[in-house]
Amino acid sequence: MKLLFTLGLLTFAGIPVNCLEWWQSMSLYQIYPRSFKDSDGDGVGDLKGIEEKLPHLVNLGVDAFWISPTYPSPMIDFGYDISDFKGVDPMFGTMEDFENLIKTAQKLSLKVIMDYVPNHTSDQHEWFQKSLKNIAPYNDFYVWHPGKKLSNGTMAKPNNWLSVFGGPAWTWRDERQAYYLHQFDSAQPDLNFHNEKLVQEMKDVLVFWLDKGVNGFRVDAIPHLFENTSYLDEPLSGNTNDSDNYAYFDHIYTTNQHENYEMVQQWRDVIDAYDAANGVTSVMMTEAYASPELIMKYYDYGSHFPFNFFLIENLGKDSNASEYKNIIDTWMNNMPAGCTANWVAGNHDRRRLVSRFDENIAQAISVMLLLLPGVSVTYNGEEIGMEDTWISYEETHIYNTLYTGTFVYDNSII
Ligand SMILES: *[C@@H]1O[C@H](CO)[C@@H](O)[C@H](O)[C@H]1NC(C)=O
Ligand SMILES: *[C@@H]1O[C@H](CO)[C@@H](O)[C@H](O)[C@H]1NC(C)=O
Ligand SMILES: *[C@@H]1O[C@H](CO)[C@@H](O)[C@H](O)[C@H]1NC(C)=O
Ligand SMILES: *[C@@H]1O[C@H](CO)[C@@H](O)[C@H](O)[C@H]1NC(C)=O
Ligand SMILES: CC(=O)N[C@H]1CO[C@H](CO)[C@@H](O)[C@@H]1O
Ligand SMILES: [Ca+2]
Ligand SMILES: [Ca+2]
Repeated sequence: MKLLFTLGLLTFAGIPVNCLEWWQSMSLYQIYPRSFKDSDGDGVGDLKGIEEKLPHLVNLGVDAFWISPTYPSPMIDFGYDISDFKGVDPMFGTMEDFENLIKTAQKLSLKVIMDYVPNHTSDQHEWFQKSLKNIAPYNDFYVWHPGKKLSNGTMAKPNNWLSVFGGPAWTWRDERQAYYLHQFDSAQPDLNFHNEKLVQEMKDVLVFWLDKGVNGFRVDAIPHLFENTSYLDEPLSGNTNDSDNYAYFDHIYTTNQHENYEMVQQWRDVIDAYDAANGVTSVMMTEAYASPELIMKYYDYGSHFPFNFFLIENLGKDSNASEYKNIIDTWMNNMPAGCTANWVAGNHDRRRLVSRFDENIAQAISVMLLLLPGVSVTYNGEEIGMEDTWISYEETHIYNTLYTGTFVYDNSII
């Protein structure tokens, strides 16, 4: 099955497209580097492979591509556990390969967007290793807590907070005689955004990549950035009886804190200052699974646009036309006036469109994304109608004990 990707928007809300900034009507393509194109036959996709396939993106009419993390990483969470924000993992190539990719993209008029993962680092990051040894200023770069003294004298976890991946969000380290917080895997310690030095380091990361020539960022997992430092227990949600399941509690102290929005605004200020000084236009897109009201707030706090996951979350195999319309209207009617909409139907966290929907519906959805106003986001492989494949645990190279086998949605053999 081959989808036609030649449709272009001529006008948007009555404004000719050539009066919009480049990102406002872009067709954005997400590349999952590990499985996109392997250039050297070692079985893992890489930066040179992406560079080789850029003409494919040009043929599709893509304007910009977003690359999932290629930073050095122990790959506990598919590269979302980063051990150096300013590097390239040897699995994907070298910094020179990255620079060549940017150069080739620029020649082809393609914009490059980096994944920015600010909530946590890998536990192998130098900062965490120094934090473990209590070396200033890194000792305060993470969220450490001595724990709670029980009435019988034993020390326990500070509170009932759970990890998104299940189980406690706190892990004890003898070195510090304290617990550290991890909203995702225990190998992904949360950074402490109440520390000004850390905040500055994370802003420097943005400038580092802008200097390399990237055109913007897609910011990961923003709802989890700040935690309330009263460290109170979270209330029961009533949604499940499984006390290890993240859904067991209502995450009033660990998600969607107001400070998250202020930090996004600060990053936008960094980007705007860079743009003004260098005569470029960069974009910042934010990832948040939250209520429409909380998501729209990101438009007011510096995000060029928050990703629209309404289609991912609400479309079903049997959805009828009025349900499609309702989902689209929910975004358009809640979006602040003058802002840019965007449409996402798949990503690396979801099964492929063809596997979730009937093949014809999958095609229709892909085309619909391109016709809706604003930005369309296509996950690599959806444009050629790729399907999921079952692979066993033995065949995977997943070091995370949570997995017992998995559907692969990123096996793009382009
Ligand atoms: C103290 O109380 C906690 C919670 O009830 C229990 O898990 C722990 O085993 C107790 N410790 C001792 C030394 O009795
Ligand atoms: C943290 O939670 C406490 C208790 O609910 C609340 O009073 C306080 O305002 C919260 N702090 C912030 C910064 O939101
Ligand atoms: C939780 O358990 C109670 C008692 O067995 C049951 O009534 C309730 O439906 C369960 N809730 C969920 C969400 O499964
Ligand atoms: C579409 O589906 C919704 C939800 O199942 C239903 O309430 C509605 O009546 C359907 N509309 C049409 C036109 O079939
Ligand atoms: C869609 C997406 O990028 N999801 C990522 C959100 O952040 C967590 C933690 O970094 C990752 O595990 C997800 O893959
Ligand atoms: Ca390779
Ligand atoms: Ca956090």
